[in-house]
Amino acid sequence: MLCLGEAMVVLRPEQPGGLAGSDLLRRSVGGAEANVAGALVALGISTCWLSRLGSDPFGDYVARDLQERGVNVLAEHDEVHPTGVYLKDSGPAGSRMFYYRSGSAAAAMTGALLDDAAVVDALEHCDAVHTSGITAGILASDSDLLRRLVDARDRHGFVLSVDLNWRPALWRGRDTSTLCDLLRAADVVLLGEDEAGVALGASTPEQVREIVGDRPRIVLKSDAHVAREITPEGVTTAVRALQVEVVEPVGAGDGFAAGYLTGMLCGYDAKERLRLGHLSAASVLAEPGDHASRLPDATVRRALVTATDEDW
Ligand code: KDG
Repeated sequence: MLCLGEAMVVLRPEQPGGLAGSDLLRRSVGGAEANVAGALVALGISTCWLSRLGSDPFGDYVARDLQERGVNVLAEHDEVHPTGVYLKDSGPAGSRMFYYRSGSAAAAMTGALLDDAAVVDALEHCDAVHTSGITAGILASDSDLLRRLVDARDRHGFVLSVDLNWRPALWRGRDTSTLCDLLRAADVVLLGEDEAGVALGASTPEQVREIVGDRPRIVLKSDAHVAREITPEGVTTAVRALQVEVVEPVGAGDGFAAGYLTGMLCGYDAKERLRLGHLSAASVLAEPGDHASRLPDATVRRALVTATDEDW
């Protein structure tokens, strides 16, 4: 599997009083597709992460952190543009994010990224590629990266998975046609009802289908914590989330995507892959970082995804 998108250094307060009050900040690694890559590896899926990083200490840190978690890092290093950073003031009810990513190394990604021999090899041999609306949002409007990614999918036949990951700040004053084109080209589209309503003016399965067209399998997550998979043929499977005490919600959607995609790659049925999505999301919700530091082991995971409906 290959994940394409920006990773950033996340800084969050260590002491009470939030960002304004804390003298100490803890660093970690965030970025939607990097979160998915790390979780896929933790779930047993061999995964590459493709992006660009600054030739700076934060770029070294991001690459090392992902490598230590077992991700195969295929990142180009940029001598001019820096690694992106964001600050997070967080709590169980939600988080405020402050981004320092404009002009980052990842924002300068173009189709040339796909010409590197290791990337050509990865695209030829992988079963699936995951990216998100954040990647569409950070790229310059003339970047050919996503068009070339879709061409590569047409040539090699991997599954193209796209999470909407709506970030309003990235789209202010811009038209969203590159995002809509990407969603329509995808084989799997993951999105939340709320964000789909804001970004696409579509929140029911029928409305989302109108926007994304006939090709993708849709995975729509509701406010009521139910995830629905809707196939292009109209077969719907719904699974409710596990109840967990939420420490901090950022990154839970990435955890869900990694679980769902793992289930898909392992040949799980629709209910099982949605359950693995929820299980992996729950592990992120229970921690303050953007990705889970640990997941239930494979035996426990298998027992949970195959449990009876009453036991789930
Ligand atoms: O989905 C989690 C991401 O939101 C977070 O890790 C940072 O990529 C990020 C973003 O743009 O918010």
